[in-house]
Amino acid sequence: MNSRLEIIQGDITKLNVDAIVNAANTSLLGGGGVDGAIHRAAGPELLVECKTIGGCPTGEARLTEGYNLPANFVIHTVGPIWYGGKNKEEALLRDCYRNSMVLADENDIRTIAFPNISTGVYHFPKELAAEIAIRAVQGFLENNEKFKKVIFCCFDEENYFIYKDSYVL
Ligand code: AR6
Repeated sequence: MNSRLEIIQGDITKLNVDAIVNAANTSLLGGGGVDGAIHRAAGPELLVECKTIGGCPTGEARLTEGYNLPANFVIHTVGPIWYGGKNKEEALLRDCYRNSMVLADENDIRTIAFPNISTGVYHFPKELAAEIAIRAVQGFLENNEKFKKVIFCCFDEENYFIYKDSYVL
């Protein structure tokens, strides 16, 4: 068990951490789900900054300020759309978690919260997504002493219980 990992159920926009991760799309220009909630809570300046970035490929991550959010930064990552598993979806989802952790580390972020990337309108199977997320973050933390806390912030109860079960890996 890694005491730096935490699983909670709640709204990621309320969390007082150095950075929250956004499950964005390749345009980085906002959308529904957690992306919409983050843009609403951060305020219009977030979109202004996102427009200067010029998009983000699937599996990669980009950093912005947090504006009106309690979090100082937002790390925008683009999860894969689930097409049945033959389009490198698993590797791309792993990349999202890993690249977000790398970018956070480069910016001296010590506390970070992730939503359940790709498990909403992108339809990635929830159990598989939870396993990939936990393994990727645990693997990163094994070689990193600097992070203090990584929170998996589950919105729906189903994901919360899946994470609680997967965590005994
Ligand atoms: N806090 C934490 N998690 C949330 C919140 C919240 N406030 N709201 C929703 N979730 P989704 P995706 C959970 O659909 O599947 C957007 O339009 C939700 O229950 O937000 O990666 C983007 O612009 C689910 O478990 O993201 C993209 O176009 C998880 O967040 C597309 O959706 C992810 O669901 C990305 O799809």
